[in-house]
Amino acid sequence: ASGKFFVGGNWKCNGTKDTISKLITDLNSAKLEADVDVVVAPPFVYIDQVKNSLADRFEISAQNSWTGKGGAFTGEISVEQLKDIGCKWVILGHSERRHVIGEDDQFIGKKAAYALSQDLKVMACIGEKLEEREAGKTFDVCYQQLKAFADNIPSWDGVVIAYEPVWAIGTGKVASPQQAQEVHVAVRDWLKKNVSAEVASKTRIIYGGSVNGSNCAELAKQDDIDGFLVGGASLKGPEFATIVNSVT
Ligand code: G2H
Repeated sequence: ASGKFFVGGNWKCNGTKDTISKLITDLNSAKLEADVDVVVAPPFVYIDQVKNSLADRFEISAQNSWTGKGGAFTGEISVEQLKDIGCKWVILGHSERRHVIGEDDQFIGKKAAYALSQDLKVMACIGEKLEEREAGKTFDVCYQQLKAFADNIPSWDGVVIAYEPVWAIGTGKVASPQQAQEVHVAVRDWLKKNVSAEVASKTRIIYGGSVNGSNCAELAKQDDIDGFLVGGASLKGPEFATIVNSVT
């Protein structure tokens, strides 16, 4: 394993002021292992509410950011604005942005570079679709997505890689611990060959895709799984706490 265990809660496009207030109460009262980085990513419009009432033990992430400095970009949110309201992280390259919204590798790489240049840390997501896995292209797809990050960013400090097989996202079909471990090892090898041995050993590689309170413990035991990016189960305080506490 590399570095401190890391658990991110990706709330996606869910919640209202009321449900988020309840989730904050549950998170604030949860007993969490101390030796884990815990980050939550609310929808933009609720970040301020979360920042003002969630304990400082949690860091806050955005779910997207713009490619450069703010200005005449209708509907976008800049890295500067995210930092201004207390965000420390942003999730980039998530499969929903790649495959539902249509963001490509270069656009994502550019966003990552700009976020890091302003000291906003990045959860860099990669992962293959079901047909790519079935065609034996899992590693190739992950390597291509990694390369787009590598080609754009000046350094891997402040980057956590999230491996999220698209077929496992929100489907209830979690990757087996062996399937996840195999890709995490391949990602680490790629970093070693294409970036450096130091980055390969230091960079945390977390798993995402239908992680829940029941399957997290087996996944967390794998040598190269350094934490989780959690969607659905991060909307339930006690279950999210169970996942945080699966650190081995
Ligand atoms: C994968 C994950 C969080 P879920 O997208 O990023 O979501 O746990 O709901 O599959």
